[in-house]
Amino acid sequence: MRLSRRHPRYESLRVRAGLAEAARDGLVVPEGLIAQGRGEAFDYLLGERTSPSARRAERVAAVWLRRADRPVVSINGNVAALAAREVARLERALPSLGVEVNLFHRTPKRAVQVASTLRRGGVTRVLGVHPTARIPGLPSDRALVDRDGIFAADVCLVPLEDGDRTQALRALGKRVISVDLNPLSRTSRTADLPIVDEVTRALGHIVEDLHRVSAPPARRVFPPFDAAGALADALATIDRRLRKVAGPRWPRPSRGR
Ligand code: PTJ
Repeated sequence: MRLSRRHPRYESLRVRAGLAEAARDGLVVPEGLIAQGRGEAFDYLLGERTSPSARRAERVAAVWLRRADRPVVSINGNVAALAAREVARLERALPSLGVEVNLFHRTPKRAVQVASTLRRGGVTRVLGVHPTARIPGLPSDRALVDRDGIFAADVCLVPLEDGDRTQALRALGKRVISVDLNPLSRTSRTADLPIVDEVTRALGHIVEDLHRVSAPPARRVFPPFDAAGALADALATIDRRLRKVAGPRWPRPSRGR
């Protein structure tokens, strides 16, 4: 199907067509298309742009990644299909970054496909194709990790993650930075630093910020982050948008009784 650039939703249709193609190739699982649909719905509610609060979170994320001893980004099929080039830019901006394939619906073939997509996007070193360790207490294949990657990481950047693994990573003492458009997801609610933004926008901003925080004054000294405040901000953004679209018919909050 040919997409007209003049279509008002051209960008969204282009991304969808790319993901549908990736699903036909097996890089993205059918469940990944459902995940994208959920993400799109939240992005719509958030106004399809980065909120000031998410932008602040991205700045702090860049500082955490820069100050980490062993930062790692975890990549699934959706992230590879949507953002392989952004991941490569992230690796260039932060050469200590480990890039690791981590799949919920894992098959050896998909792990290789994700790694090849990342390499085609410009990533130079990909971990996790042949896992060498296991995260304890996690029943899914997301527990399969690289001993020198996620297993040893102190800061993990986890775009489009599930809540179980976020919890398991935190239980191992790692700092978890999530990227998830859904501020109500268990991932967003359990991460140390939830970024409520679209993955390509978020990674692009973090790359920009990494160039600004090039010389860490102290490794492993991480500025605090108000995760609950960031999630409340995201919900407030949605509330404001609904109010604006619905106009005066939107119910006003009741003021104390
Ligand atoms: O490739 P695999 O086998 O590892 O499977 C990947 C999926 C995405 C299918 C798997 O991780 C999954 O089922 O994810 P969930 O539990 O559906 O969670 C995905 C979350 O990412 C949801 O909360 C979505 O709102 C959010 N999301 C979807 N697309 C985007 C997004 N967040 C940011 N940017 C997006 N483009």
